[in-house]
Amino acid sequence: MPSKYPENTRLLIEEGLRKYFPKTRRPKEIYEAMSYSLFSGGKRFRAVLVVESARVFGRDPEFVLPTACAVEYIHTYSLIHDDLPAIDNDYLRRGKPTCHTVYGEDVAILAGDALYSEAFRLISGVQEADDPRRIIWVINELATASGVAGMVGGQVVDIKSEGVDVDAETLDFIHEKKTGEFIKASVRAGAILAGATEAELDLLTGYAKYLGLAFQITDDILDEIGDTAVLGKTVGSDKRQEKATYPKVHGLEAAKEMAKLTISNARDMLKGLNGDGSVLAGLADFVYERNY
Ligand code: GRG
Repeated sequence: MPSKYPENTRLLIEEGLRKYFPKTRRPKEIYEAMSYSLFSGGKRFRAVLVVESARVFGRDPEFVLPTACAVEYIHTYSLIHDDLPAIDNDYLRRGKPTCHTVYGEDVAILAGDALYSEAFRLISGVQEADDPRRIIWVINELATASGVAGMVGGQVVDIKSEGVDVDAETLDFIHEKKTGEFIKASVRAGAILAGATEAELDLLTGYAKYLGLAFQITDDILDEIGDTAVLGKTVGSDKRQEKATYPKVHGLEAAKEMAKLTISNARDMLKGLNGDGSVLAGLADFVYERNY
């Protein structure tokens, strides 16, 4: 991992995922498929954001660990469904054959569904808060960001834009909804549980919006110029499916410049914070510099 990535936090999340993973094993096919995708690596970027955003307000990582793990469940669910033949039809994810390739489409769909339910079971059953209304608030934010006003809505426009010349505004819509909203909700979830005020949440929301946009721009760039072996997913997948991407709509060099500017905007939003935003600033740099 590069120096700016909080490796200790990532390892803590790995431990949390193992600790909270359901203990029952029947029917074994579904637990195997869930565990195959959940424990196949990944940066744990969104879960790291939950922890690091809570830390700005002096909260220990352990305090928000159930929610951080739940966020990773939802993210893994979205990857499993995204890879399905009916959606992106991808063979490789995190350097391994995709869930449906190993377990079949039927079990992969259900593994995604089960991870989504488990996520909300974990937050509503295990997460604690000084004020329990903050738990309901977090559930609401994550459900909104992963639903029709977020990931699902963005994904629908993404699919319907394949092979079509989309304008820059539609492209922004896809990126904001498909990727940005959930990254924003992850940052906000940590801060909400840590007791952030509305003003503090506004600053972090600004940071997260820029971060989410930059994350998808660099994802598009890596799909053009990345290395399949490092990325763990097939480079050129967007081109093959004639997807709307930043390099396609704006050109590769312009997309790189946009990512740079967006990250600089994200960093600027942290300047008004009272707490220590240095790890969040490092994560913004990571998004710009990443090669996986
Ligand atoms: C499953 C909520 C849900 C909705 C179904 C399939 C779908 C609709 C939405 C897809 C959303 C999606 C997969 C967006 C792409 C986001 C993205 C850039 C994923 C890659 O994330 P990384 O790089 O992956 O963090 P790792 O492997 O590191 O976790």
